[in-house]
Amino acid sequence: MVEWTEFERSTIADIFSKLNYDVAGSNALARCLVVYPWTQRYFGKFGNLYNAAAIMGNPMVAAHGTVVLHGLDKAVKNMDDIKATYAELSVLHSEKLHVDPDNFKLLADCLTIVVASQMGSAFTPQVQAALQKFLAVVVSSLGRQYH
Ligand code: HNI
Repeated sequence: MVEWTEFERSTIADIFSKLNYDVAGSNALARCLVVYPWTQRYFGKFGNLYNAAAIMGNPMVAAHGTVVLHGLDKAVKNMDDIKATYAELSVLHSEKLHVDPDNFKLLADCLTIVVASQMGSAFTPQVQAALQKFLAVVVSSLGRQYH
């Protein structure tokens, strides 16, 4: 089981309590689709992903970004058992959606950039370390049910 320091717990709680899930989710997912275009293949039904402007303005991308952030919120609220919290979501991404698990890390990195740009100088190396650790556990747990 992952051990969390008090600083890590309070930092993660603080970051997510200040995040606007609609804005951050949309920005992180749009960034992922622009920077790593192969991730677009999973979102064929989202319509126009033709270029960066289309992706940023696509309401289905925005809506799904919010869904992803609410998914992350479950991990924030269950930091001591993220693995079990994501068991079902991992099966879904593996068996139904067939999402390559390498992509989880890419989206996590995009979210890190979104959080960093929002926090500015408050995004200290210690805060980044806590967020990276949290997202690494999320990524690992989402990849758990792949075989
Ligand atoms: Ni992901 C659906 C959470 C990364 C492709 N995804 C979901 C749902 C949640 C979710 C929650 C809704 C499940 C349901 O309907 O029951 N996804 C997460 C989280 C991460 C993540 C927490 C990582 C941080 N998903 C990714 C990545 C991709 C991805 C990296 C592809 C590149 N996800 C999908 C697709 C769907 C999806 C595709 C289904 C969308 C739809 O509307 O049908």
